[in-house]
Amino acid sequence: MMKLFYSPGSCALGIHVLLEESGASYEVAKVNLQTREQYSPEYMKLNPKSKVPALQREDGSVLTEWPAIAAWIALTHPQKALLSTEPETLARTLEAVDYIAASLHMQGFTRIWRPEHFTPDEASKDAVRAKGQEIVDKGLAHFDGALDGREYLGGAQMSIADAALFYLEFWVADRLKQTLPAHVAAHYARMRARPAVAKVLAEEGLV
Ligand SMILES: N[C@@H](CCC(=O)N[C@@H](CS)C(=O)NCC(=O)O)C(=O)O
Repeated sequence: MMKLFYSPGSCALGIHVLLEESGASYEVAKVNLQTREQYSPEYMKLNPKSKVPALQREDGSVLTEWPAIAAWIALTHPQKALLSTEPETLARTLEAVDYIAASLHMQGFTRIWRPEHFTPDEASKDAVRAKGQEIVDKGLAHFDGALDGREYLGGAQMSIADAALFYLEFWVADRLKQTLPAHVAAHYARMRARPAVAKVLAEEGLV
């Protein structure tokens, strides 16, 4: 059976949602980031990058990197239409995923949570955090506009981009305790109301 290596409430939450939405048979294995289990020899044998998510497939091979794992789950469960192969829809979906994973997560949230990765200087940490918040706010404003009059980023059908936005929404609303812009908040509520999402939140101990 496939196994998702995750940490509760991390970006792996989005992959957990996609696995549940896909209807795949899978199990989960918790990686404790607080005790730095991602750097243990056992985990590094599985994923030398020391990150979650990592998805071990039926054949034992391990897939890493959020966008790649999400695309693979979607394309191996085509009946769920989580990633359209129509060129314009595909490009727009990947455009949103990349913005979330590479810019808002890596550039924005990493500055907020790990300012020491950007400066060795204690006095500059607040400025680094503020820059991270600015990047996140700009992204939220972008997605607020994109979701005006839309249920999901691509319209009526949920895609991998919505699962990416979902983990980000969780971080803003539940971790930073900040107010999401109106259309993003409605999207977050819509996602949380999906049975698969509710099940995953419960499984990760987040409700
Ligand atoms: N580029 C990776 C980033 C994954 C990532 O940053 N995961 C975080 C959790 S949200 C992590 O494992 N952090 C542990 C660490 O950096 O030590 C991806 O797209 O999957």
